Amino acid sequence: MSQDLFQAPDYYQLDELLSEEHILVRDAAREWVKREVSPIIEDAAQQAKFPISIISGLAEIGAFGPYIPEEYGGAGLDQISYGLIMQEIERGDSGVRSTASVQSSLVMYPIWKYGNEEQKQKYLPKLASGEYLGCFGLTEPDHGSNPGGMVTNIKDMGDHYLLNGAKMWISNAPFADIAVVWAKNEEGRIKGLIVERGMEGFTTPETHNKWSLRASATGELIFDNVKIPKENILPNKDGLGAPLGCLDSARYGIAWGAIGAAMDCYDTALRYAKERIQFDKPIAATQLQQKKLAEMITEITKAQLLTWRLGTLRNDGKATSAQISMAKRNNVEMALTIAREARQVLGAMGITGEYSIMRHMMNLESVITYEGTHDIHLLITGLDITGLPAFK
Ligand code: TGC
Ligand code: FAD
Repeated sequence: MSQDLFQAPDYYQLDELLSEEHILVRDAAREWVKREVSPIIEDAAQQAKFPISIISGLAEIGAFGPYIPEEYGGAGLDQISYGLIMQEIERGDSGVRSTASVQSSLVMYPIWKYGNEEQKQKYLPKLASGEYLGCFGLTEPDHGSNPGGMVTNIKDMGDHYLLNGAKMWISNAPFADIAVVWAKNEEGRIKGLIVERGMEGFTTPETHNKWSLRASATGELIFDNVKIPKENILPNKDGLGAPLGCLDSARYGIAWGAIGAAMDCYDTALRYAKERIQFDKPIAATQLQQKKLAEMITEITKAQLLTWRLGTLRNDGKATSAQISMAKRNNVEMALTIAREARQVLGAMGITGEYSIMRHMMNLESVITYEGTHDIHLLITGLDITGLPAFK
């Protein structure tokens, strides 16, 4: 990839809405991405290899559990700082942000919120430091948008549970040390449990041939009569609301992350358009390319404002799940549209790995699908404003 010359757009002086701490945290993440992610990410994506060497750096910038209290090894930051870290990481690559999202919101969050003190002490510090990597198993081969239909199950055997079933499309699965898995008990109630690598009957085959999120490892979780000690059950919440509560936190991070990917595409296209000469003038001097660039910065600015406000609502404990859905849906579509437009600004160069745009575009095809598809988030808004569910 050519040198990383990224300059973040701030068209509405949004930095004035941020605290000194927010800016420090964001700039540290921005510098780290420039130094450690940009030089290696294109190769990693081309070779479909997760760049495992960056795990310790992710931990150092506070990307693993940004809002988890310091007593458990987290960074103890607020929701805006968490969002800004996700924005900067996804500016580098959505797959790297995926790893951080899963670790923070889908593994650390449920242990912190639904686990007991022993579980928090045992797992959270190791997850925060990157010594352990986690994954989150909700989706099944026959239950994607409708996780409530899951068939993965646990049976009470007296001194332990027996876990059977399979999860699919699981980020980090091939190399995760632990998995937070959702399964139904004999009463059909959804429970969260911690499955550890090495437990007999537990395997994690990798999913190959992806054109998207190539720098993130995806796999299955297969449970064949896995003995789960009773102390590995998350005791403090069950039902579908438990995994969905984790998704609220991850979807919020994605809303910020998508802005990062969009900013990178816009910034790249703007620079290229000013330098690329056709018909004896920069293509940036043509009305058609200006329309693309002007619309991009407009959409980025709107998304920044929406997401900053959502962050303040989350800081006050007032953000609703439906508000988070709106931001995830809007921002990911915004980023994907910008990636497609920006790629065209670069002409043929836009399809090469010299520039990040095509990689962002392919990544965003996963981001618009996972954590609730574009359609599902629209239906969540529909339900919220009408009171009438249209899923079934
Ligand atoms: P429904 O009857 O509406 O709700 C069941 C219970 O859950 C509660 N609830 C929530 N709680 C917390 N947060 C939310 N966002 C919640 N939404 C609903 C609800 O109040 C109810 O509680 P209770 O106490 O009454 O039982 O459930 P439903 O079966 O009708 O489904 C609703 C629907 C479709 C919105 C939900 O199933 C959904 O969101 N589906 C999308 C599935 C999804 O997002 N999967 C993501 C898998 S993880 C992933 O993709 C990780 S990618 C990571 C990466 O690499 O970055
Ligand atoms: P389906 O649910 O089969 O949907 C197919 C299509 O039908 C979609 O367009 C959808 O919007 C539409 N649709 C579904 N229901 C309705 C309806 N009621 N009305 C109208 N349209 C509808 N899952 C995890 O648990 N953990 C992970 O770590 C994880 N990581 C992932 C990583 C990647 C790279 C990808 C691609 C996925 C990952 N997922 C993960 C799974 C992801 O959450 C699911 O793919 C997603 O929830 C959609 O499920 P599905 O693919 O089965 O699609």
